[in-house]
Amino acid sequence: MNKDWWKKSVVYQIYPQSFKDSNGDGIGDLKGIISKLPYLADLGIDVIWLNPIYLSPLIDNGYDIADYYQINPIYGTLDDFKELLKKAHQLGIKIIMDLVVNHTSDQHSWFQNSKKSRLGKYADFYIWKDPQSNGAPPNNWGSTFGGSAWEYVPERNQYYLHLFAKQQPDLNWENPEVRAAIYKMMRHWFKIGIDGFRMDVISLISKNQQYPDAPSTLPYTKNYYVGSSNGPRVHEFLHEMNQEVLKHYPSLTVGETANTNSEQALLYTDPKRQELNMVFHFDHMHLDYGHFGKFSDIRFKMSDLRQVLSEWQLKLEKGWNSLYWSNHDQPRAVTRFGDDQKYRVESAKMLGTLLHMMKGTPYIFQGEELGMRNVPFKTLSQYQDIETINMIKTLRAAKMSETYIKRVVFLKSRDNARTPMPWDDTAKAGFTKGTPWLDFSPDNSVINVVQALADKNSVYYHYQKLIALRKKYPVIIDGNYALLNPNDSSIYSYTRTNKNEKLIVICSFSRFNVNFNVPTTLVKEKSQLLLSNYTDSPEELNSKIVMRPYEALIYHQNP
Ligand code: TEU
Ligand code: CA
Repeated sequence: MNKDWWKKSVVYQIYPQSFKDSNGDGIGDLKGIISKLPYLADLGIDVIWLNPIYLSPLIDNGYDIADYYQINPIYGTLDDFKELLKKAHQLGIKIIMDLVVNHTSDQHSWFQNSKKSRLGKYADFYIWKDPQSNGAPPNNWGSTFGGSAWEYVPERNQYYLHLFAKQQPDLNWENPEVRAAIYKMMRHWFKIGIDGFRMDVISLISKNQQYPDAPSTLPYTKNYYVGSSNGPRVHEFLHEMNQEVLKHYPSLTVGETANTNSEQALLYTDPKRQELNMVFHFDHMHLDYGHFGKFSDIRFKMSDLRQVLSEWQLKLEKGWNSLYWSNHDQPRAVTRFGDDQKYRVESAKMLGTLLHMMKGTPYIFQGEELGMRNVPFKTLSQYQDIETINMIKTLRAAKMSETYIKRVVFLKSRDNARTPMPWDDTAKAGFTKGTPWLDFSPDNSVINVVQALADKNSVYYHYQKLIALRKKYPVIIDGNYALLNPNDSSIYSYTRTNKNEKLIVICSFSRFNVNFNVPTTLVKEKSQLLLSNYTDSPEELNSKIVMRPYEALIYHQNP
Protein backbone atom coordinates (compact mmCIF):
# COMPACT_ATOMS: atom_id res chain seq x y z
CA MET A 1 0.00 0.00 0.00
CA ASN A 2 1.19 3.48 -0.85
CA LYS A 3 2.25 4.97 2.46
CA ASP A 4 0.75 8.34 1.53
CA TRP A 5 -2.70 6.87 0.83
CA TRP A 6 -4.26 9.50 3.09
CA LYS A 7 -3.34 12.23 0.58
CA LYS A 8 -5.81 10.78 -1.89
CA SER A 9 -8.50 10.10 0.69
CA VAL A 10 -11.71 11.83 1.67
CA VAL A 11 -12.68 11.37 5.31
CA TYR A 12 -16.25 11.20 6.61
CA GLN A 13 -16.76 12.00 10.28
CA ILE A 14 -19.36 10.00 12.18
CA TYR A 15 -20.72 11.20 15.51
CA PRO A 16 -21.72 7.72 16.71
CA GLN A 17 -24.35 8.84 19.18
CA SER A 18 -26.30 10.53 16.41
CA PHE A 19 -25.72 8.47 13.28
CA LYS A 20 -28.04 5.45 13.39
CA ASP A 21 -29.69 3.63 16.29
CA SER A 22 -30.18 -0.11 15.74
CA ASN A 23 -31.90 -1.14 19.00
CA GLY A 24 -34.39 1.60 19.77
CA ASP A 25 -32.71 3.12 22.84
CA GLY A 26 -32.44 6.47 21.07
CA ILE A 27 -28.64 6.34 20.87
CA GLY A 28 -26.74 5.67 17.68
CA ASP A 29 -24.54 2.58 17.80
CA LEU A 30 -22.00 0.42 15.97
CA LYS A 31 -24.58 -1.91 14.42
CA GLY A 32 -26.33 1.20 13.15
CA ILE A 33 -23.13 2.38 11.50
CA ILE A 34 -22.61 -1.06 9.93
CA SER A 35 -26.08 -0.88 8.40
CA LYS A 36 -25.23 2.45 6.74
CA LEU A 37 -21.86 1.49 5.27
CA PRO A 38 -23.35 1.04 1.79
CA TYR A 39 -24.63 4.63 1.94
CA LEU A 40 -21.09 5.83 2.66
CA ALA A 41 -19.55 3.59 0.03
CA ASP A 42 -21.93 5.08 -2.56
CA LEU A 43 -20.93 8.57 -1.54
CA GLY A 44 -17.39 7.48 -2.34
CA ILE A 45 -15.55 8.31 0.87
CA ASP A 46 -12.36 6.45 1.78
CA VAL A 47 -12.06 6.81 5.54
CA ILE A 48 -14.41 7.06 8.50
CA TRP A 49 -13.38 9.02 11.59
CA LEU A 50 -15.36 7.89 14.62
CA ASN A 51 -15.72 10.23 17.58
CA PRO A 52 -14.82 8.45 20.86
CA ILE A 53 -16.64 5.16 21.45
CA TYR A 54 -14.70 4.10 24.55
CA LEU A 55 -16.12 3.55 28.02
CA SER A 56 -17.12 6.94 29.37
CA PRO A 57 -19.54 8.64 31.76
CA LEU A 58 -20.28 11.00 28.82
CA ILE A 59 -19.82 14.25 30.72
CA ASP A 60 -18.31 15.60 27.48
CA ASN A 61 -19.88 13.02 25.14
CA GLY A 62 -17.03 10.55 25.24
CA TYR A 63 -14.10 12.97 25.40
CA ASP A 64 -13.90 11.85 29.02
CA ILE A 65 -12.60 8.28 28.78
CA ALA A 66 -12.85 5.91 31.75
CA ASP A 67 -11.23 2.91 30.03
CA TYR A 68 -9.29 3.10 26.77
CA TYR A 69 -9.62 -0.63 26.18
CA GLN A 70 -13.39 -0.96 26.42
CA ILE A 71 -16.13 0.00 24.01
CA ASN A 72 -18.95 1.88 25.70
CA PRO A 73 -21.81 -0.67 25.89
CA ILE A 74 -24.29 1.95 24.65
CA TYR A 75 -22.53 1.64 21.29
CA GLY A 76 -22.16 -2.16 21.32
CA THR A 77 -19.35 -4.63 21.95
CA LEU A 78 -15.79 -5.15 20.83
CA ASP A 79 -17.12 -7.82 18.48
CA ASP A 80 -19.44 -5.25 16.92
CA PHE A 81 -16.46 -2.97 16.43
CA LYS A 82 -14.44 -5.76 14.79
CA GLU A 83 -17.41 -6.49 12.56
CA LEU A 84 -17.56 -2.82 11.60
CA LEU A 85 -13.86 -2.84 10.73
CA LYS A 86 -14.24 -5.98 8.66
CA LYS A 87 -17.29 -4.80 6.73
CA ALA A 88 -15.80 -1.37 6.14
CA HIS A 89 -12.52 -2.84 4.91
CA GLN A 90 -14.43 -5.13 2.55
CA LEU A 91 -15.93 -1.99 1.00
CA GLY A 92 -12.51 -0.33 0.78
CA ILE A 93 -13.26 2.04 3.65
CA LYS A 94 -10.71 2.61 6.41
CA ILE A 95 -11.51 3.54 9.99
CA ILE A 96 -9.72 5.94 12.29
CA MET A 97 -10.51 6.36 15.98
CA ASP A 98 -10.36 9.36 18.25
CA LEU A 99 -7.36 9.41 20.56
CA VAL A 100 -8.08 11.47 23.66
CA VAL A 101 -4.87 11.54 25.66
CA ASN A 102 -4.52 15.09 26.92
CA HIS A 103 -6.90 14.03 29.67
CA THR A 104 -8.98 11.10 30.89
CA SER A 105 -12.27 10.90 32.75
CA ASP A 106 -12.07 11.36 36.52
CA GLN A 107 -13.63 7.85 36.58
CA HIS A 108 -10.53 6.31 34.99
CA SER A 109 -8.79 3.95 37.44
CA TRP A 110 -5.54 5.90 36.97
CA PHE A 111 -7.19 9.01 38.35
CA GLN A 112 -9.11 7.16 41.06
CA ASN A 113 -5.74 5.91 42.31
CA SER A 114 -3.92 9.16 41.73
CA LYS A 115 -6.27 11.29 43.78
CA LYS A 116 -6.02 9.02 46.84
CA SER A 117 -2.46 9.79 47.80
CA ARG A 118 0.80 11.45 46.85
CA LEU A 119 2.42 8.02 46.89
CA GLY A 120 2.21 5.01 44.60
CA LYS A 121 2.45 4.17 40.91
CA TYR A 122 -0.27 6.55 39.79
CA ALA A 123 0.59 9.51 42.03
CA ASP A 124 2.24 11.39 39.15
CA PHE A 125 -0.06 10.31 36.33
CA TYR A 126 -1.85 13.66 36.53
CA ILE A 127 -0.79 17.25 37.14
CA TRP A 128 -0.91 17.97 40.86
CA LYS A 129 0.22 21.25 42.44
CA ASP A 130 0.20 22.64 45.95
CA PRO A 131 -2.17 25.48 46.79
CA GLN A 132 -0.73 28.97 47.03
CA SER A 133 0.01 30.09 50.61
CA ASN A 134 -3.49 31.60 50.86
CA GLY A 135 -5.03 28.34 49.67
CA ALA A 136 -5.78 29.68 46.18
CA PRO A 137 -5.24 27.61 43.01
CA PRO A 138 -1.65 27.42 41.68
CA ASN A 139 -2.32 29.94 38.90
CA ASN A 140 -5.06 31.94 37.19
CA TRP A 141 -5.90 29.59 34.34
CA GLY A 142 -9.54 29.17 33.41
CA SER A 143 -10.98 25.97 31.96
CA THR A 144 -12.60 25.65 28.53
CA PHE A 145 -16.05 24.98 29.91
CA GLY A 146 -15.94 27.69 32.60
CA GLY A 147 -14.49 28.15 36.09
CA SER A 148 -10.91 27.61 37.24
CA ALA A 149 -8.74 25.03 35.51
CA TRP A 150 -7.75 23.70 38.96
CA GLU A 151 -9.77 21.51 41.30
CA TYR A 152 -8.87 20.93 44.94
CA VAL A 153 -8.68 17.41 46.39
CA PRO A 154 -8.52 17.21 50.22
CA GLU A 155 -6.94 13.71 50.30
CA ARG A 156 -3.77 15.12 48.74
CA ASN A 157 -4.21 18.72 49.87
CA GLN A 158 -3.43 19.59 46.26
CA TYR A 159 -5.07 20.87 43.11
CA TYR A 160 -5.17 18.96 39.83
CA LEU A 161 -5.24 20.60 36.41
CA HIS A 162 -8.16 20.22 34.01
CA LEU A 163 -8.13 22.33 30.88
CA PHE A 164 -11.65 21.11 30.09
CA ALA A 165 -14.41 20.00 32.54
CA LYS A 166 -13.35 19.14 36.09
CA GLN A 167 -14.29 15.55 35.25
CA GLN A 168 -11.49 15.63 32.63
CA PRO A 169 -8.16 15.74 34.57
CA ASP A 170 -5.08 16.40 32.40
CA LEU A 171 -2.53 13.61 32.13
CA ASN A 172 1.07 14.31 33.08
CA TRP A 173 3.04 13.74 29.87
CA GLU A 174 6.29 14.50 31.70
CA ASN A 175 5.91 11.09 33.30
CA PRO A 176 7.45 8.42 31.00
CA GLU A 177 5.10 5.79 32.45
CA VAL A 178 2.11 7.78 31.24
CA ARG A 179 3.55 7.93 27.75
CA ALA A 180 4.38 4.22 27.74
CA ALA A 181 0.82 3.38 28.83
CA ILE A 182 -0.60 5.51 26.01
CA TYR A 183 1.68 3.96 23.36
CA LYS A 184 0.73 0.49 24.54
CA MET A 185 -2.94 1.33 24.21
CA MET A 186 -2.41 2.75 20.71
CA ARG A 187 -0.63 -0.44 19.60
CA HIS A 188 -3.56 -2.45 20.96
CA TRP A 189 -6.02 -0.69 18.63
CA PHE A 190 -3.69 -0.92 15.64
CA LYS A 191 -3.43 -4.67 16.25
CA ILE A 192 -7.21 -4.88 16.20
CA GLY A 193 -7.00 -3.35 12.74
CA ILE A 194 -7.74 0.37 12.84
CA ASP A 195 -6.17 2.64 10.24
CA GLY A 196 -5.19 5.68 12.25
CA PHE A 197 -6.08 8.26 14.85
CA ARG A 198 -7.55 11.73 15.12
CA MET A 199 -5.72 13.14 18.12
CA ASP A 200 -7.78 15.32 20.40
CA VAL A 201 -6.20 18.65 21.47
CA ILE A 202 -2.78 17.17 20.88
CA SER A 203 -1.18 20.63 20.81
CA LEU A 204 -1.93 20.93 24.54
CA ILE A 205 -0.17 17.86 25.95
CA SER A 206 3.14 19.50 26.92
CA LYS A 207 2.83 22.09 29.67
CA ASN A 208 5.30 24.81 30.50
CA GLN A 209 6.66 23.48 33.79
CA GLN A 210 6.68 26.98 35.29
CA TYR A 211 2.86 27.10 35.02
CA PRO A 212 2.95 30.87 34.45
CA ASP A 213 -0.05 33.08 35.19
CA ALA A 214 -1.81 34.31 32.06
CA PRO A 215 -2.05 38.05 31.35
CA SER A 216 -5.48 39.32 32.41
CA THR A 217 -6.07 40.57 28.88
CA LEU A 218 -6.67 37.03 27.61
CA PRO A 219 -10.15 35.47 27.56
CA TYR A 220 -10.45 33.48 30.79
CA THR A 221 -11.66 30.19 29.28
CA LYS A 222 -8.66 29.92 26.94
CA ASN A 223 -5.96 31.77 28.89
CA TYR A 224 -4.26 28.43 29.64
CA TYR A 225 -2.85 28.56 26.11
CA VAL A 226 0.04 30.64 27.52
CA GLY A 227 1.47 27.61 29.27
CA SER A 228 0.02 24.71 27.36
CA SER A 229 -0.40 25.17 23.61
CA ASN A 230 2.55 24.01 21.51
CA GLY A 231 4.44 23.54 24.75
CA PRO A 232 8.18 22.97 25.19
CA ARG A 233 8.19 19.18 24.65
CA VAL A 234 5.20 18.64 22.34
CA HIS A 235 7.32 17.84 19.26
CA GLU A 236 9.61 15.59 21.25
CA PHE A 237 6.59 13.64 22.56
CA LEU A 238 5.00 13.27 19.12
CA HIS A 239 8.25 12.18 17.52
CA GLU A 240 8.61 9.61 20.28
CA MET A 241 5.03 8.43 19.66
CA ASN A 242 5.86 8.17 15.99
CA GLN A 243 8.95 6.04 16.61
CA GLU A 244 7.29 3.88 19.26
CA VAL A 245 3.99 3.33 17.47
CA LEU A 246 2.99 5.21 14.33
CA LYS A 247 5.85 4.39 12.00
CA HIS A 248 5.08 0.69 12.39
CA TYR A 249 1.59 1.09 10.89
CA PRO A 250 0.63 2.71 7.55
CA SER A 251 -1.82 4.98 9.30
CA LEU A 252 -3.57 8.32 8.94
CA THR A 253 -2.81 10.68 11.80
CA VAL A 254 -4.48 14.03 12.21
CA GLY A 255 -3.83 16.18 15.23
CA GLU A 256 -6.40 18.62 16.50
CA THR A 257 -4.23 21.63 17.22
CA ALA A 258 -5.95 24.51 18.96
CA ASN A 259 -4.02 27.80 18.95
CA THR A 260 -1.56 26.67 16.31
CA ASN A 261 -0.42 28.86 13.43
CA SER A 262 0.78 27.67 10.04
CA GLU A 263 4.46 27.83 11.00
CA GLN A 264 3.91 25.63 14.02
CA ALA A 265 1.72 23.34 11.92
CA LEU A 266 4.61 22.76 9.57
CA LEU A 267 6.62 21.39 12.48
CA TYR A 268 3.88 18.87 13.23
CA THR A 269 3.39 17.80 9.61
CA ASP A 270 6.72 18.01 7.78
CA PRO A 271 7.30 14.33 6.89
CA LYS A 272 11.02 14.66 7.60
CA ARG A 273 10.28 15.33 11.26
CA GLN A 274 8.20 12.15 11.65
CA GLU A 275 5.41 13.39 13.83
CA LEU A 276 1.89 13.57 12.30
CA ASN A 277 0.45 13.51 8.76
CA MET A 278 -1.70 16.60 9.19
CA VAL A 279 -3.45 18.83 11.69
CA PHE A 280 -6.79 20.59 12.11
CA HIS A 281 -6.16 24.29 12.54
CA PHE A 282 -8.76 26.78 13.77
CA ASP A 283 -7.83 29.96 11.90
CA HIS A 284 -10.92 29.97 9.70
CA MET A 285 -13.11 29.03 12.67
CA HIS A 286 -11.94 32.12 14.54
CA LEU A 287 -13.11 34.60 11.91
CA ASP A 288 -16.44 35.14 13.62
CA TYR A 289 -15.30 35.07 17.24
CA GLY A 290 -16.15 37.92 19.59
CA HIS A 291 -15.91 38.92 23.23
CA PHE A 292 -17.26 35.54 24.40
CA GLY A 293 -15.13 33.57 21.95
CA LYS A 294 -17.09 31.37 19.62
CA PHE A 295 -20.43 32.50 21.05
CA SER A 296 -20.79 35.68 19.00
CA ASP A 297 -23.09 36.84 16.23
CA ILE A 298 -20.33 38.44 14.18
CA ARG A 299 -20.41 37.30 10.56
CA PHE A 300 -17.12 36.24 8.90
CA LYS A 301 -15.72 38.33 6.04
CA MET A 302 -15.03 36.48 2.79
CA SER A 303 -11.79 38.42 2.30
CA ASP A 304 -10.52 37.19 5.69
CA LEU A 305 -11.54 33.64 4.90
CA ARG A 306 -9.71 33.79 1.58
CA GLN A 307 -6.63 35.23 3.22
CA VAL A 308 -6.54 32.57 5.95
CA LEU A 309 -7.19 29.55 3.74
CA SER A 310 -4.69 30.77 1.15
CA GLU A 311 -2.03 31.25 3.78
CA TRP A 312 -2.46 27.64 4.91
CA GLN A 313 -2.47 26.37 1.33
CA LEU A 314 0.84 28.10 0.65
CA LYS A 315 2.64 27.66 3.96
CA LEU A 316 2.08 23.92 4.23
CA GLU A 317 3.86 23.19 0.98
CA LYS A 318 6.11 20.64 2.74
CA GLY A 319 3.48 19.45 5.18
CA TRP A 320 -0.13 18.58 4.44
CA ASN A 321 -3.47 20.26 5.10
CA SER A 322 -6.69 18.91 6.53
CA LEU A 323 -9.65 20.68 4.99
CA TYR A 324 -12.88 21.14 6.94
CA TRP A 325 -15.89 23.41 7.32
CA SER A 326 -17.57 21.65 10.19
CA ASN A 327 -17.33 18.98 12.84
CA HIS A 328 -19.01 17.98 16.11
CA ASP A 329 -17.72 21.16 17.83
CA GLN A 330 -18.86 23.62 15.20
CA PRO A 331 -22.16 24.90 13.86
CA ARG A 332 -23.38 23.84 10.43
CA ALA A 333 -21.26 25.21 7.58
CA VAL A 334 -24.10 26.38 5.34
CA THR A 335 -25.51 28.58 8.13
CA ARG A 336 -22.12 29.94 9.09
CA PHE A 337 -20.46 30.48 5.70
CA GLY A 338 -23.31 30.25 3.18
CA ASP A 339 -26.99 31.15 2.99
CA ASP A 340 -29.19 28.62 4.76
CA GLN A 341 -32.45 30.02 3.36
CA LYS A 342 -33.03 30.83 -0.33
CA TYR A 343 -29.66 29.56 -1.54
CA ARG A 344 -29.15 26.70 0.87
CA VAL A 345 -28.53 24.10 -1.82
CA GLU A 346 -26.41 26.35 -4.04
CA SER A 347 -24.27 27.68 -1.21
CA ALA A 348 -23.79 24.25 0.39
CA LYS A 349 -22.51 22.98 -2.97
CA MET A 350 -20.34 26.06 -3.41
CA LEU A 351 -18.68 25.53 -0.03
CA GLY A 352 -18.06 21.88 -0.82
CA THR A 353 -16.52 22.84 -4.16
CA LEU A 354 -14.24 25.50 -2.70
CA LEU A 355 -12.86 23.15 -0.06
CA HIS A 356 -12.64 19.86 -1.96
CA MET A 357 -10.60 21.30 -4.81
CA MET A 358 -7.92 22.56 -2.42
CA LYS A 359 -4.70 20.80 -1.58
CA GLY A 360 -5.12 18.56 1.45
CA THR A 361 -7.40 15.87 2.81
CA PRO A 362 -11.08 16.91 2.96
CA TYR A 363 -13.25 15.98 5.96
CA ILE A 364 -17.04 15.79 5.63
CA PHE A 365 -19.04 15.95 8.85
CA GLN A 366 -22.18 13.78 8.85
CA GLY A 367 -25.12 15.65 7.37
CA GLU A 368 -22.93 18.23 5.64
CA GLU A 369 -23.46 16.21 2.46
CA LEU A 370 -27.20 16.93 2.84
CA GLY A 371 -26.68 20.65 3.34
CA MET A 372 -27.98 20.42 6.93
CA ARG A 373 -28.27 23.78 8.63
CA ASN A 374 -28.29 24.99 12.23
CA VAL A 375 -31.15 23.70 14.32
CA PRO A 376 -34.01 26.04 15.11
CA PHE A 377 -34.64 24.63 18.60
CA LYS A 378 -37.57 26.39 20.30
CA THR A 379 -36.16 26.65 23.81
CA LEU A 380 -32.73 26.80 25.39
CA SER A 381 -33.63 23.77 27.51
CA GLN A 382 -33.37 21.57 24.41
CA TYR A 383 -29.60 22.06 24.31
CA GLN A 384 -27.61 19.35 26.09
CA ASP A 385 -23.97 20.12 25.44
CA ILE A 386 -21.86 20.97 28.49
CA GLU A 387 -20.22 23.88 26.67
CA THR A 388 -23.58 25.41 25.69
CA ILE A 389 -25.11 24.92 29.13
CA ASN A 390 -22.15 26.54 30.87
CA MET A 391 -21.98 29.33 28.31
CA ILE A 392 -25.64 30.19 28.89
CA LYS A 393 -24.76 30.61 32.60
CA THR A 394 -21.75 32.77 31.74
CA LEU A 395 -23.76 34.97 29.39
CA ARG A 396 -26.55 35.39 31.95
CA ALA A 397 -24.00 36.29 34.63
CA ALA A 398 -22.62 38.90 32.22
CA LYS A 399 -26.16 40.34 31.96
CA MET A 400 -26.55 39.63 28.27
CA SER A 401 -30.18 39.71 27.11
CA GLU A 402 -32.08 36.45 26.61
CA THR A 403 -32.60 37.40 22.96
CA TYR A 404 -28.86 37.74 22.48
CA ILE A 405 -28.17 34.48 24.31
CA LYS A 406 -30.67 32.62 22.14
CA ARG A 407 -29.17 34.11 19.02
CA VAL A 408 -25.57 33.17 19.75
CA VAL A 409 -26.50 29.71 21.02
CA PHE A 410 -28.49 29.13 17.84
CA LEU A 411 -25.51 30.33 15.79
CA LYS A 412 -22.73 28.51 17.61
CA SER A 413 -23.87 25.67 19.89
CA ARG A 414 -22.12 22.37 19.26
CA ASP A 415 -25.57 20.72 19.38
CA ASN A 416 -26.24 22.17 15.92
CA ALA A 417 -23.96 19.43 14.63
CA ARG A 418 -25.11 16.73 17.03
CA THR A 419 -28.81 16.25 16.24
CA PRO A 420 -29.68 12.77 14.94
CA MET A 421 -28.95 12.11 11.28
CA PRO A 422 -32.18 12.38 9.21
CA TRP A 423 -32.43 9.20 7.16
CA ASP A 424 -36.00 9.80 6.00
CA ASP A 425 -38.92 12.19 6.45
CA THR A 426 -40.88 10.15 9.01
CA ALA A 427 -41.44 11.34 12.59
CA LYS A 428 -38.35 9.55 13.90
CA ALA A 429 -36.33 10.24 10.79
CA GLY A 430 -35.38 6.60 10.33
CA PHE A 431 -32.82 7.22 13.08
CA THR A 432 -34.50 5.34 15.93
CA LYS A 433 -37.65 3.56 16.98
CA GLY A 434 -37.39 5.14 20.44
CA THR A 435 -36.80 8.60 21.82
CA PRO A 436 -33.62 10.24 20.53
CA TRP A 437 -31.05 11.33 23.13
CA LEU A 438 -31.08 14.83 21.58
CA ASP A 439 -34.09 16.34 19.81
CA PHE A 440 -34.42 16.03 16.05
CA SER A 441 -34.00 19.03 13.84
CA PRO A 442 -37.42 20.32 12.72
CA ASP A 443 -35.84 20.44 9.24
CA ASN A 444 -35.93 16.65 8.94
CA SER A 445 -39.11 16.54 6.88
CA VAL A 446 -37.37 18.56 4.15
CA ILE A 447 -33.68 17.74 4.55
CA ASN A 448 -33.07 13.99 4.73
CA VAL A 449 -31.28 11.15 2.97
CA VAL A 450 -34.30 9.74 1.11
CA GLN A 451 -34.98 13.19 -0.35
CA ALA A 452 -31.32 13.68 -1.24
CA LEU A 453 -31.05 10.35 -3.03
CA ALA A 454 -34.23 11.00 -5.00
CA ASP A 455 -33.15 14.44 -6.25
CA LYS A 456 -30.41 14.29 -8.87
CA ASN A 457 -29.53 17.92 -8.11
CA SER A 458 -29.09 17.38 -4.38
CA VAL A 459 -26.11 18.47 -2.31
CA TYR A 460 -25.40 14.77 -1.77
CA TYR A 461 -24.77 14.09 -5.47
CA HIS A 462 -22.63 17.19 -5.73
CA TYR A 463 -20.40 15.86 -2.94
CA GLN A 464 -20.34 12.49 -4.68
CA LYS A 465 -19.09 14.21 -7.84
CA LEU A 466 -16.47 16.22 -5.95
CA ILE A 467 -15.11 13.03 -4.41
CA ALA A 468 -15.05 11.32 -7.80
CA LEU A 469 -13.11 14.23 -9.31
CA ARG A 470 -10.32 13.79 -6.75
CA LYS A 471 -9.92 10.20 -7.93
CA LYS A 472 -9.72 11.21 -11.57
CA TYR A 473 -7.52 14.32 -11.69
CA PRO A 474 -4.11 14.09 -10.01
CA VAL A 475 -3.83 17.90 -10.07
CA ILE A 476 -6.38 18.00 -7.23
CA ILE A 477 -3.96 16.03 -5.08
CA ASP A 478 -0.63 17.49 -6.09
CA GLY A 479 -1.17 20.76 -7.96
CA ASN A 480 0.26 24.02 -6.64
CA TYR A 481 -2.24 26.50 -5.30
CA ALA A 482 -2.41 30.09 -6.54
CA LEU A 483 -5.00 32.71 -5.71
CA LEU A 484 -6.76 34.54 -8.57
CA ASN A 485 -8.04 38.13 -8.34
CA PRO A 486 -7.10 38.47 -4.66
CA ASN A 487 -9.04 41.72 -4.25
CA ASP A 488 -12.36 40.63 -5.69
CA SER A 489 -15.02 41.58 -3.16
CA SER A 490 -17.30 38.56 -3.48
CA ILE A 491 -15.58 35.86 -5.52
CA TYR A 492 -13.01 33.46 -4.14
CA SER A 493 -11.11 31.87 -7.02
CA TYR A 494 -7.88 29.97 -7.35
CA THR A 495 -5.94 27.68 -9.64
CA ARG A 496 -4.20 24.38 -9.04
CA THR A 497 -1.35 23.56 -11.40
CA ASN A 498 0.95 20.60 -11.96
CA LYS A 499 3.17 19.58 -14.89
CA ASN A 500 0.29 18.47 -17.10
CA GLU A 501 -2.89 20.05 -15.87
CA LYS A 502 -4.53 23.18 -14.55
CA LEU A 503 -7.66 23.50 -12.50
CA ILE A 504 -9.59 26.77 -12.18
CA VAL A 505 -12.04 27.08 -9.31
CA ILE A 506 -14.38 30.07 -9.13
CA CYS A 507 -16.76 30.44 -6.17
CA SER A 508 -19.18 33.23 -5.43
CA PHE A 509 -20.12 34.27 -1.90
CA SER A 510 -22.69 36.78 -3.18
CA ARG A 511 -26.49 36.57 -3.15
CA PHE A 512 -26.54 38.58 -6.39
CA ASN A 513 -25.23 38.22 -9.91
CA VAL A 514 -21.67 39.53 -10.14
CA ASN A 515 -19.21 39.93 -12.99
CA PHE A 516 -15.97 38.06 -12.80
CA ASN A 517 -12.94 38.97 -14.92
CA VAL A 518 -11.00 35.93 -15.97
CA PRO A 519 -7.26 36.58 -16.38
CA THR A 520 -6.35 36.55 -20.09
CA THR A 521 -3.69 33.88 -19.68
CA LEU A 522 -6.40 31.48 -18.60
CA VAL A 523 -8.84 32.42 -21.33
CA LYS A 524 -6.29 31.55 -24.02
CA GLU A 525 -6.29 27.86 -23.21
CA LYS A 526 -9.11 25.54 -24.13
CA SER A 527 -10.95 24.60 -21.00
CA GLN A 528 -13.49 22.01 -20.03
CA LEU A 529 -16.14 22.61 -17.39
CA LEU A 530 -15.83 19.77 -14.88
CA LEU A 531 -18.56 20.72 -12.46
CA SER A 532 -20.97 23.48 -11.59
CA ASN A 533 -23.62 23.88 -8.92
CA TYR A 534 -26.29 25.15 -11.34
CA THR A 535 -28.03 22.92 -13.87
CA ASP A 536 -27.06 25.15 -16.81
CA SER A 537 -23.73 26.95 -16.98
CA PRO A 538 -21.40 28.88 -19.29
CA GLU A 539 -19.88 26.59 -21.88
CA GLU A 540 -16.55 28.27 -22.12
CA LEU A 541 -14.33 30.30 -19.92
CA ASN A 542 -14.57 33.86 -21.32
CA SER A 543 -12.77 36.97 -20.22
CA LYS A 544 -15.89 38.13 -18.43
CA ILE A 545 -18.38 35.76 -16.89
CA VAL A 546 -21.45 36.48 -14.85
CA MET A 547 -21.51 34.48 -11.64
CA ARG A 548 -24.98 33.73 -10.32
CA PRO A 549 -25.75 33.71 -6.55
CA TYR A 550 -23.33 31.33 -4.80
CA GLU A 551 -22.32 29.87 -8.13
CA ALA A 552 -19.30 27.55 -8.15
CA LEU A 553 -17.43 26.47 -11.29
CA ILE A 554 -14.55 24.10 -11.85
CA TYR A 555 -12.68 24.24 -15.15
CA HIS A 556 -9.89 21.97 -16.30
CA GLN A 557 -7.12 22.69 -18.81
CA ASN A 558 -4.28 20.70 -20.34
CA PRO A 559 -1.89 23.49 -21.31
O1 TEU B 1 -12.05 20.10 21.26
C1 TEU B 1 -10.98 20.92 21.58
C2 TEU B 1 -11.16 22.30 21.33
O2 TEU B 1 -10.33 22.99 20.79
C3 TEU B 1 -12.35 22.89 21.98
O3 TEU B 1 -11.88 23.89 22.83
C4 TEU B 1 -13.30 23.45 21.05
O4 TEU B 1 -12.81 24.68 20.64
C5 TEU B 1 -14.54 23.54 21.85
O5 TEU B 1 -15.37 22.49 21.45
C6 TEU B 1 -15.13 24.85 21.79
O6 TEU B 1 -16.13 25.00 20.86
C7 TEU B 1 -11.85 18.74 21.50
C8 TEU B 1 -13.07 17.94 21.11
O7 TEU B 1 -13.25 18.01 19.73
C9 TEU B 1 -14.24 18.43 21.90
O8 TEU B 1 -15.44 17.80 21.51
C10 TEU B 1 -13.95 18.15 23.34
O9 TEU B 1 -14.95 18.72 24.14
C11 TEU B 1 -12.60 18.72 23.78
O10 TEU B 1 -11.56 18.48 22.85
C12 TEU B 1 -12.16 18.08 25.07
O11 TEU B 1 -11.75 16.76 24.85
CA1 CA C 1 -28.71 2.19 20.23
